[in-house]
Amino acid sequence: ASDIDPETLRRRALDALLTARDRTALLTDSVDDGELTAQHSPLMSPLVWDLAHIGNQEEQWLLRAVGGREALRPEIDGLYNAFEHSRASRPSLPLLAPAEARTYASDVRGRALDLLEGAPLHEGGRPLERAGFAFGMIAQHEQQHDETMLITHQLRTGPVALTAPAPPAPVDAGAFPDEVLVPEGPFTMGTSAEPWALDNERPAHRREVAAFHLDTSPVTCGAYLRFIEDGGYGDARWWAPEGWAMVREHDLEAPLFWRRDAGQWLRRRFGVTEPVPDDEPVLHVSWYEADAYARWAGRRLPTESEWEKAARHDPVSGRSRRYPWGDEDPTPERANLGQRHLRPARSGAYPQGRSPSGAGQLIGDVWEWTASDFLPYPGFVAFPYREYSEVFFGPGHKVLRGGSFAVDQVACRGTFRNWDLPVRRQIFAGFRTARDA
Ligand code: AVJ
Ligand code: FE
Repeated sequence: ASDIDPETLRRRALDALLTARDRTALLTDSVDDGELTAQHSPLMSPLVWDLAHIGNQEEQWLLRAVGGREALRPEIDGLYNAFEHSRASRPSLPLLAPAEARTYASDVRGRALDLLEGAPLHEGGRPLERAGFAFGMIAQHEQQHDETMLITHQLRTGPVALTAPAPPAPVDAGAFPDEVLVPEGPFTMGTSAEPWALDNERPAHRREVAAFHLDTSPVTCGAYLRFIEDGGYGDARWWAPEGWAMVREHDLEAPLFWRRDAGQWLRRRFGVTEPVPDDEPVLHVSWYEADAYARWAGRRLPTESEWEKAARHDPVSGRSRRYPWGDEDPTPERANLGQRHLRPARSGAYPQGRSPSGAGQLIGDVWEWTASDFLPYPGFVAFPYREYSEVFFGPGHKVLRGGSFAVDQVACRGTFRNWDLPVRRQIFAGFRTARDA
């Protein structure tokens, strides 16, 4: 249920769709056609695939499912079905050329906006239209691919294509303790009220959580370097067996994009090589690396419920907030989101984004690996399609929380769940650690 009126939802949906398309345009207009169709990494699609896939999903869900329209280009559905072709094989498919892909996505968008103008978004309507859900879902889908395309930008080599101002500096990092205490007790996890929450965030339910301590900020590059310099990548004691096998197989010795040069650690970030910054959250580590660091530090990764309790539970009212700071939407003062900055902010930034527990930078900056497998909540119902979440449930995928600098606010909230394989390193992921109280 949503208590937001239909006209407000219509405006929000329009705004979210336009914001997403501006971002898509920036990511796809900042490189030439050769780079749009190239494979920058076998882990990623060519950028031009993401572009047409964004249009195709919008056609399927807004024009066909909501609008009941005939298919514009039914023959391309298979090409842009993520389950039919692996990312590595996509460059060899007969994909739409860049100009065609742009025209297709913009044709679909024009029709989708016409539909949005007249769509009945009220409570009693069809589930896809209720509260503008399908429009919000499609805006989130586009933004998720904009994050994916930003990962492709990070993996590409060649002249710099994207730049952005630095995020705000910390205000007084020394004023905050290293860890916060979250006392024992139940809290409400997930949501039944957030109108555009995806199926895996639903329904709201109570969870018991034992008392624990959580890092005030994500683990920094400087702290992670101590693990490296202590021989962490060479010591099987710290690693899960599969993680140790990964380290040995690929000779890993540092996060992705790092290299040592004359005794100094450097990293490549969107085409620029720079010294690794000491007090910025570490990025581009796999779940196995996060897990090993935590064990080395005598700690552990937080569970998903611990993370969400630390981020949302308000001990005064007993209810769960939409965000750490309250129910109000994110602003540039509260969180590093939306690709406004192309890096996480240093530890102690965003004092206005802190949670009641005292933890900072939970939303934005870096996705945070949790100890938890991606599983359905009690009462889960797949909606509107099984391939969004349900087919990924199980021990193979670990949950990430909180969003990164690359995530737009439409696809980020206290209940939002992301997941990936524990070996993944190219995603904008870091972590924080916890311990039992
Ligand atoms: C939720 C980020 C894991 O990118 O694979 C995009 C989102 N689903 N298109 C992904 C998604 C379908 C998904 N993640
Ligand atoms: Fe997709």
